[in-house]
Amino acid sequence: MKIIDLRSDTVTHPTEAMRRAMFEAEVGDDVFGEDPTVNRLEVMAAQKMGKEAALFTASGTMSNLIAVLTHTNHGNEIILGNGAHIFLNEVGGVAALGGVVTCIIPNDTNGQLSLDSIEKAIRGKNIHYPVTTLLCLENTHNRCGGAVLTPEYTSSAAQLAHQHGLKFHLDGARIFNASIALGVPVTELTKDVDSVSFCLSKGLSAPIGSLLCGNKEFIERARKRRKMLGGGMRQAGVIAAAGIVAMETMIDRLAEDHTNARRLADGLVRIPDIRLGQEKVMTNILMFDLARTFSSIQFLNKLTASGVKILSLGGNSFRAVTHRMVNAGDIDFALNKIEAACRELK
Ligand code: TLP
Repeated sequence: MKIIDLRSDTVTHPTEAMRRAMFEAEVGDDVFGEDPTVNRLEVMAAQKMGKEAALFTASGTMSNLIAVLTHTNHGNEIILGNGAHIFLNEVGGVAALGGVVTCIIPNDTNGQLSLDSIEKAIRGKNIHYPVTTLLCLENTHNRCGGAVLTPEYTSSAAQLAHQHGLKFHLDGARIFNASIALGVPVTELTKDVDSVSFCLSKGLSAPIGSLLCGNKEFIERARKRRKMLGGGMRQAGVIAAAGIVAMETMIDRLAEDHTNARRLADGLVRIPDIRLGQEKVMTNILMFDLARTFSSIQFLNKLTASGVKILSLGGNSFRAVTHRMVNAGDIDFALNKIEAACRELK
C-alpha cells in the first residue's frame, strides 16, 4: 500500500549519494580529533553559520542540551518560550542534567517572545533570585507551525540579552528552512547569537546528526560536555559523510517542501471540518484542528488505514510536515484521504 508519511521531516531516508559517501568515507578516531570526515563537516558547518567552530552531535536534543550545559552553571535560570522544543520535547534534560531553572514565557503565533516579556523575565540583583544567564529561541519554530524569526527580531533579542549579560542560544534545527523562506543568507539569522544548533536529519535528509556552532572557546568546552554525555563517537565519519552531502545538495530544495505545505494548506481550508491552526504557512510545518463533531482518534486511525500518516498533538490538533519524500501528487492523495475520512466519520 502507498504510504504518505507527513508525521515529520525526520522520516526522510538518506539519498543514494549519501549512502555512497557513507560507504566510501575516510575515517579516524574522532575522540582523538582524527576523523577527517567529521573534521570537514565541522568546518563546513561553522562556515555556513558564520561561526568560528562547530561540534558534531548525535541529535538536535543533544546539541541543545550541550549548549545549555556549556552556557550555564547549576542553579542558573534560562528563558524559554512555552512552545520551545527544549521545554516541551527534550525530556526536561536541561533541568535533570543541567540543574537549571526554566523561566517560561508565552510564544506569540510568530514564534517570538516579546522583548518586553524577555526583559521582565530577566532577574535583577536580589539575594533571593537565581541568576538569569541564557535566552533560548527557536527558528523555525516547530510548535508555532514552522514560523520564522526574522534577522531584525533576532538581532533585537540578542541586543537585549547581551545588554543584560545573558548568552543567546538559537535552536535552529530547521534554520535552513527559515533562510530559504525569508530569502536571506543563514548567517543573517545567526550573526548575533552566541550559539546555534541545526539538524542534518530533518528536511536535509541525512540519517543522523546535528551541529552545534559557536566561538572556539565555547566549542572546546562543549566538546568536553559531549564526551561527558557519552556522545564522543569514534569513526563517526561514516555518518558525517552523509551530513556533508546533505549540506552540499539538500538546502536549496527545501523551497519545494514549502510550496507543498502551502498546497496542503490550500486544500485543507476547503474541507469544512478542518480549521488551520496558523495564519500563514511559511515553511514545511502545518498545524490544523478538527471540528469536534467526531473523534480525533477515529480520524487518525482512519487516515492511517488509508495510507496517510500525520501526527496527533493531543485533543483535536494535528501536525503535518512536508519533506523530500512527498511530492505535489502525494499531497493531493493525502488531501483526498483527509476529506474522505471527514466525510465517512460524520
Ligand atoms: N523535533 C521532532 C520531534 O521531537 C517533535 C519533530 O518531529 O519535529 N529542535 C527542534 C525545533 C525540533 O523540531 C527537534 C525535533 C529537535 C530540536 C530535536 O532534534 P532530534 O530529534 O534530532 O533530537
